[in-house]
Amino acid sequence: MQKYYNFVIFKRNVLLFCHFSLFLYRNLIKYSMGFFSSLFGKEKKEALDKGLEKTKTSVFSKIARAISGKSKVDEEVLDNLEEVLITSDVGVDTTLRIIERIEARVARDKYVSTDELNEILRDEIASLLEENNTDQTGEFEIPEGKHPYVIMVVGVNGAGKTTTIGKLAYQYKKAGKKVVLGAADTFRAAAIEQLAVWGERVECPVIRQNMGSDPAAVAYDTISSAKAQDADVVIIDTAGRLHNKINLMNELTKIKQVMKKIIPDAPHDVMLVLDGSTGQNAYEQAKQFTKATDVTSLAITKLDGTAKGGVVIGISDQFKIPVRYIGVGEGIEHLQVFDRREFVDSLFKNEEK
Ligand SMILES: Nc1nc2c(ncn2[C@@H]2O[C@H](COP(=O)(O)OP(=O)(O)OP(=O)(O)O)[C@@H](O)[C@H]2O)c(=O)[nH]1
Ligand SMILES: [Mg+2]
Repeated sequence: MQKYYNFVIFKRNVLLFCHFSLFLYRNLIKYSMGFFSSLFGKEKKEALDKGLEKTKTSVFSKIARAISGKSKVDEEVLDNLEEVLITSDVGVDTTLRIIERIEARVARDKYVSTDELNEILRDEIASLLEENNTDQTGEFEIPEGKHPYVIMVVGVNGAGKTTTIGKLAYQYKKAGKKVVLGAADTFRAAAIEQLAVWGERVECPVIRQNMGSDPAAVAYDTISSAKAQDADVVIIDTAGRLHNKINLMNELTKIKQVMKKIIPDAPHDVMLVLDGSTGQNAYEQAKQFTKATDVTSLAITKLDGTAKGGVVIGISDQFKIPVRYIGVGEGIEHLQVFDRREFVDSLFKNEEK
């Protein structure tokens, strides 16, 4: 009897020990994941803050001038603010929408002090962007059921297409995805080489042919190869082109048609890359390019080193096509998923407070 009793106690202790170990293990995983994600989150925020520094300095100094000597947000302050936003590349239509919202808020709250203006701007702009654009994607995710997921990258010369592809490939690799790149910019040998260098850095295969070969053939090869390798993501680079060059725009259509022979719903994403440092010009490009060909997402690059970052607000507000990524530097880590609230927060955060 005593023996049996001892055995029961022993069994209970073993069970208790197992439960306790499991509990410890789970919490350890949970906290370490939280720690790492907050570490990465912090790094991302710092890169964003740094990337937007020039835009921010310029916007802040303009706002300071707009409210100088004023303690209350009144008609005159709102007029000045309108000018600040327009000259910060936010664009006329979006500026008017923002001013309307602030007017409504001033009317509602009766007295609004100029000290609160940054905060109000931040709130109203973030809400405006969130209202009319709801499909925010997660961090470098791939939609389900699309395998491999095919992204075709388009845009004018020098917008940052190839660099964005390299950074994007890096992020997908980091997320454990198998990536294949296609060098369908066959205009210049240097363009093929540039993508090959990114392929080496990121350690993913680059499918290429000789300079001058048919870009559609390269796209076809890339997709066949990706399918054979059971890759998760395919990213196709294309040569820079202007929206009004009919032959070059038709070439994009041909590349897409050829892809469909292997994957009927490819490309899943046609990403237009815009150079944010060109300000209003980027906006015009987006308008013209999206008229000339189907575009499903936007990436805005070179926000670091420019004071024209406000253009992201205008583009995000006025296009039905989502801004998916922003480029905040030349480094491999300097591509971020565009998060409207984080972006606006970073732009209007007043560190002195
Ligand atoms: N500072 C900064 N530079 C960038 C960013 N994105 C791209 N660049 C730079 O912009 C230049 C042009 O980039 P590419 O990626 O070659 O542009 P592209 O659109 O492929 O150019 P083409 O193939 O000639 O049409 C390069 O010097 C990049 O390093 C960015 O987010 N920040
Ligand atoms: Mg290129």
